Formats: sequence, structure tokens, C-alpha cells
Amino acid sequence: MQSAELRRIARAISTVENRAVGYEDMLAEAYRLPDWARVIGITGPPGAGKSTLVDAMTAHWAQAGERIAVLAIDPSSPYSGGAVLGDRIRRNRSAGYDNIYFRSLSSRGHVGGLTETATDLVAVLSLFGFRRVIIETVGAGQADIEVHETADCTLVLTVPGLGDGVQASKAGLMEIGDIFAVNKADMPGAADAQRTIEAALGAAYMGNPGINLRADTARTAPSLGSVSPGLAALYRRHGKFGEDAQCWVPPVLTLVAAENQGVTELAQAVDTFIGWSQQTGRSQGRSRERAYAQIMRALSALLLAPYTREAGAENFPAIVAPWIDRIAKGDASPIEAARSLFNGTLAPGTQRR
Ligand SMILES: Nc1nc2c(ncn2[C@@H]2O[C@H](COP(=O)(O)OP(=O)(O)OP(=O)(O)O)[C@@H](O)[C@H]2O)c(=O)[nH]1
Ligand SMILES: [Mg+2]
Repeated sequence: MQSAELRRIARAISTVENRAVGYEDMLAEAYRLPDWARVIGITGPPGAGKSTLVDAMTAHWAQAGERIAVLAIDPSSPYSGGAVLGDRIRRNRSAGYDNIYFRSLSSRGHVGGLTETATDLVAVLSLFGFRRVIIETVGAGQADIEVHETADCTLVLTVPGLGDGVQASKAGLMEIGDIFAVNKADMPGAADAQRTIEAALGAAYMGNPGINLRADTARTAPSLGSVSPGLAALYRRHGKFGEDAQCWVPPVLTLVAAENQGVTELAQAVDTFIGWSQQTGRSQGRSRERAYAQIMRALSALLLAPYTREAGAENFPAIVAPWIDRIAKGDASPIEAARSLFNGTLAPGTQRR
């Protein structure tokens, strides 16, 4: 990519991130594209080798001539003063290709939240001809879950020897993975880690890794009692044994990302999953759910806009504070607060006369 084009891409990304002037027009065009870039989310504990894997995977796809964008979500808190970008982007194998674009993004400060920004960014990157977008997040919280909403395929990376099966389930990562991989298989304990994850998955899945055809006749559904929201989302994504004719059981692969071992197989698994999701209509179903959520968020923002304009968004904390005190004292409920604000203080025409 020429530097002029890199600047145009960077400017477009900032416009979306900040919802700056031109943002709506850009999205109007981007959302009309017939086909978007495929989105691969990569998450896992700090130091698991995510960036090393991103480097190897981008090289793999870039070699095939694809144009790829990488967004590294920076988990930095406001206290640390922003990203240490050099640390988070590794370009060893992918350095020779000029069809790869890297960018670091803050996990905070997005007007509509990270899911909104990430989805819009995928649209805009598609406008610039990218066929794949890889999003790297540190497997430590909300950012992963939010980014996962946007991803066509979520890859959860772990390493041997940290009891990661347990760690991952604590962080809620077991429920978002479409594919799991144990990296650093050159270290002792990789097979154990693989078995731990397979065992953790066993409660929710039956059948063999990958696409399971005729799942309804093969097995009966596991009895899970009442299904948690996480599991329900998982079944929407992967199908459920006993109910759906086809199911996806997340494979648990092993890797040595630093040596480029297992990367081709992983890339193939990603494409198999994405292809299966599209063929079975699951991917389209998720896009529709996402569009609904996006419309509702945009709608609430528009409905709130007159109040925001009148009261001034910066005054909201002060306006709401007395209600927080009352709720803290056990003297009001949040919905009472919202209703009262809606009917009184915040109604247009009641401020600063
Ligand atoms: N032994 C071994 N080391 C690896 C492998 N892959 C990556 N590493 C090393 O692990 C360290 C962390 O790698 P990164 O790719 O930066 O890990 P990360 O998950 O992106 O880290 P954060 O972004 O900081 O969470 C580096 O020193 C890598 O060289 C592997 O397959 N085997
Ligand atoms: Mg990294």
C-alpha cells in the first residue's frame, strides 16, 4: 500500500472511532457493500502468543494475495497513558508483505461502545478492499466479549501449564470460542492443556470436532436443565445436538506459532467454520441480531439527543447524582430515577431558562 492510501485508511478509521464529520456518509456507503471482510477474533491470556500467531496467519493469507487488516485492541487503562504499540505488534513473517495493514485501537472511549466501533470499522475496512480483518484482544474481560460479537470466527488461544482451561472458563472465554488452540506446544504440558479444554467443552457439546452432520439422529441432546444465556448464545452459533441437523464442535488444536507449526491447519479450520456458518445460515442470523442491536442503540441515542442537547451531556453526572444518592440509601429504584428525569428535569425546555 502506498503511503497516501495508508493515510486515507488511518483517517477513515479515526473518523469512525470519533464519529467525526463524514462518519454517517462513510457508513452509508460501507453498509451497502455486497460483501464484507471476514472477521477473525483472536483472544487469550497475556503472552499466549496471540501477536505471534497473528503475524504467522497474516503471512499465510497475504501469501495467497489477500488484503488483510489487523486491529490490536489495546487493553491499557486511562492510568497507563495509552498503548505501548511496539510491544503489541509483531511483524516477523508478515513484514515482507505490503497487503497487510496494522493498527492499534484503544479499548476505551468509543462513543457507542467497542462492539459498535469494531463493526463499523469492519465495514469501512471492507470499503478499502480488505478481505479479512483480524482483531486481537487480551483475554481479560469485556473487550473480548464485545469484539466477539463482531467476529465471524473467534479463536481462543491458551498455553500449557497455567491451568488455562480453568482460567478461560473463568474469563467467560469457553463460551465464545469457535476454535481453541494450545500455543507453545514446544513446551511441556501441551497435551494436558488440550485435554483440559476438551473436557471443559464436553459439558456443552457432543460429537467430534468440526462439522457434525445428522447430529439429530446420531445422539440425543445432553440434559442441561435450564440453559444459561451464554450457552443459549453458543447453541445459536454452533447448533445443538438432538435439535439441529448440523452442529459445530470447536476443535482444540495445538500450535507452535513461533515456528509456524500448525498455522496452516488453524487457518483452514477458521475458513471451514466461516464457510459452515454461512452455509447453514447461522452467520446471517447473527448479522441480523447484530443489526437489530445496532438499530436500537442508534435509536436510543437519537431519542436521547434532544435531552442531551438541552441539558448538555457534560452535565449528566451532576443531574443524575442526587438519584444515585437516593438509590444508594435504598430510597429509590433506577427506573424511578429514569422516569422522573425523563418527565421532569431532563424534559426539553426545563433547563437553564
Ligand atoms: N516457546 C514458544 N514461545 C512462543 C511461541 N509463540 C510465541 N512465543 C513467545 O511468547 C511471547 C509472547 O508472545 P506474543 O505473541 O507477544 O503474545 P501475546 O499473546 O500477543 O501477548 P500480549 O499481546 O502482550 O497479551 C514472545 O516472547 C514470543 O516469542 C511458541 O509457539 N513457543
Ligand atoms: Mg499481543
